[in-house]
Amino acid sequence: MQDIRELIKERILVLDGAMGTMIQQFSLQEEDFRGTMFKDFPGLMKGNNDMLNLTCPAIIQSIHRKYLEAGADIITTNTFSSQRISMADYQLEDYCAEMNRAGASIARALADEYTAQNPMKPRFVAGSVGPTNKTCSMSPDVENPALRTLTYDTLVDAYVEQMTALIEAGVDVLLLETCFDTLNAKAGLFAAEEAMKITGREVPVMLSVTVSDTAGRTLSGQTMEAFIASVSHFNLFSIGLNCSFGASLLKPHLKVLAKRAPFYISCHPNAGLPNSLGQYEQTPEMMFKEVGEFVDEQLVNIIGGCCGTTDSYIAAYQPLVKRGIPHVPAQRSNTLQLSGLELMEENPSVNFINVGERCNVAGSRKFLRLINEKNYDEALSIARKQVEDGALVLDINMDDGLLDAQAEMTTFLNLIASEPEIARVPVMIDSSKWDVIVAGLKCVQGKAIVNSISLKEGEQKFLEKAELIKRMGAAAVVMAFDEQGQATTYERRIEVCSRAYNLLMGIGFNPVDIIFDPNVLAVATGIEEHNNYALDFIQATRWIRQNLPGAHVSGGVSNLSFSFRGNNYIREAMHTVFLYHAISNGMDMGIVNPSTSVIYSDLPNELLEQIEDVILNRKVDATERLIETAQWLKEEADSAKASGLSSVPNSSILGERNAWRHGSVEERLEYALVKGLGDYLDMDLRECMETKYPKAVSIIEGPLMAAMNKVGELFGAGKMFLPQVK
Ligand code: THG
Repeated sequence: MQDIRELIKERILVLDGAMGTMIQQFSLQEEDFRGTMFKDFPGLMKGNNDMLNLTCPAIIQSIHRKYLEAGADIITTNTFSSQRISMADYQLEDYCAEMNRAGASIARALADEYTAQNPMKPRFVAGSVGPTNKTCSMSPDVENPALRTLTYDTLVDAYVEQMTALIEAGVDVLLLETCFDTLNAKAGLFAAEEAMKITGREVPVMLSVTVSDTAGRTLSGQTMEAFIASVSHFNLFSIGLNCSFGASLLKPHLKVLAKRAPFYISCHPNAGLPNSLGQYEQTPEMMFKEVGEFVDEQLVNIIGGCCGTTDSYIAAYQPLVKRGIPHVPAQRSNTLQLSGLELMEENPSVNFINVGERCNVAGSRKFLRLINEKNYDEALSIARKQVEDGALVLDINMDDGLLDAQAEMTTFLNLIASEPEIARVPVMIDSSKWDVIVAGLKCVQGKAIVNSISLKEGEQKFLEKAELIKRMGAAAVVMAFDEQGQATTYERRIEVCSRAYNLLMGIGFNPVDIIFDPNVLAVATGIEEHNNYALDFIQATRWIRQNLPGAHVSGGVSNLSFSFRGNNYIREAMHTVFLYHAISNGMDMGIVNPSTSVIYSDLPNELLEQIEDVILNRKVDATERLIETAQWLKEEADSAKASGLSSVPNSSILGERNAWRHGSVEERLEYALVKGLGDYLDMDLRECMETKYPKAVSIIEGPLMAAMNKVGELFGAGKMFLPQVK
């Protein structure tokens, strides 16, 4: 018999239609569902379609037969809810394995019968795996948004049981359908791999998502692009859409999948939107027309039907198979793709990914205090502020000796999940404890970054962790650290990173999911061995980007200036200068404070030179001179503060704080735009109208356009990075 993986290259395949709609036509009663097997079982069983595999197999057989007669290439087992989570509603948890085996066997026998009749048209069995009746990413209680009634582990166990039974009973593919929560789907993919290991049999996996609004978001809030990023770690056979609404409303979202996903595409929509009585009104002819558009636009490889469809619909599809050309899957992206509710991908306009550092109990006294006090609302506002300030990813770290880091990580990530303004962006799960990282990964539906793994405990531990990260669908920060310790010189940094890279390539880790961190270490500490740390980082960055294809480079930027704690202006100035050089040498990610406002091109020359002397290790007395300047700036700032003036020092080195207000109106608008200052905008725009630019459009075309060009120029030159472009 021909493999489905071969046949799909040749033609469009037809899946069957709904099971539920067909069962309804039999108007079964409570006794029918129970059969003799569950005659005296407590509770009500009516509506438990999956138990019919055990109690009424003849009905299920007759439905499969109708779909096969109608020309379906793939029939779907009657096992959509046959796992412990859903079956708990009927106290039938312990019958799940049996239901799946029976469901798969019924379909298998019929498919084989039809294949034997016509070997030129082989028939396949898809093991249906539904999303369950619970969600891993959402709380059922508005009062307690961190609550979950289903955890990743419980779901994985339930799915492993179901899928093992399906595979053992001979399904050709697994069909994870009607996914409404990507975390449930990720648990399903994890379980599928596990079940294949247990049974020693590999089967292709089809994944089909459902959207709950016409904007194309899943129930758990993800866009289609974000969904693809979350599940693309798995080598899927197909990805697609089902249920939701009628075919025409699915089309724009199907197009997104077809354009971006590197898999075959499936679609099995409902027969239109249900009316007020819950009935589906589209006829087979209407669906033929709408699904026909998918076929003609080469958007699909597999077509079928969901709620409301019957064998008449599947029969109506048959001409489409003859006329259709199969969709050709998109190329796999070779850039880093992360996701929260939305996709975050590296592209020409995002050349630097800034990761907000502030939700770190070890890096912020305030955040530590809030977590200690369990003041999660305010802790969340720190996360929200960073996203508002332009953070593209959020680093979360709960490593503190007095905290239960695993519990806090879980709580905080669960809380973030119910804040769409925060959950929009991907997270970086930061912990030195592996258990905390794994617990974190079990809470996120998006594609996250693990921070971090290293060769500290040898190759075996490193690879075990990398393997799990890969299976759970995350990217990873790899620290330049090995059995000998932290790499601090250029040579050691590149040695450790290239060794780690080769090991990761050996297990098939996607190179674009590797983010090297060659250790940002404090400079200007007064210890001579530290003087070349920043320069070595920058040069190691360049080497990694040139020699380890696909991999990225990140670092904890604020570490650089630890010796200037308390002097934020100098610290931020150092970070800016460091980033300018590191980014131009290929650093494309960094853990930073996203609210920084110090811009490279604004630094007074004298200060810039002193900082560059330190960072590029250009002069023997560089540290000494910068410390002097820092001390003096701090004294000025303190005395200014004492006399109630601005906290930014009014010194020759920094210039007068409001000196920019003395420029021409064009210069002032440019400055305000570059700095993101809105305070004087009304005043300056009014001045424009009253003087040189009486028409609003001439202000836009003149000074505003010139200012935007300036922003573009600074951005292009790496002198400004994303958080400053608002
Ligand atoms: N690499 C990777 N991950 C990391 C680091 C790294 N995670 C943690 C850290 N280093 C990056 N994050 C921070 C966060 C805050 C500070 C420094 C690094 C910081 N905080 C102020 C201080 O300590 O002075 C705290 C001020 C306050 O309490 O608000 O500087 O290198 N992969």
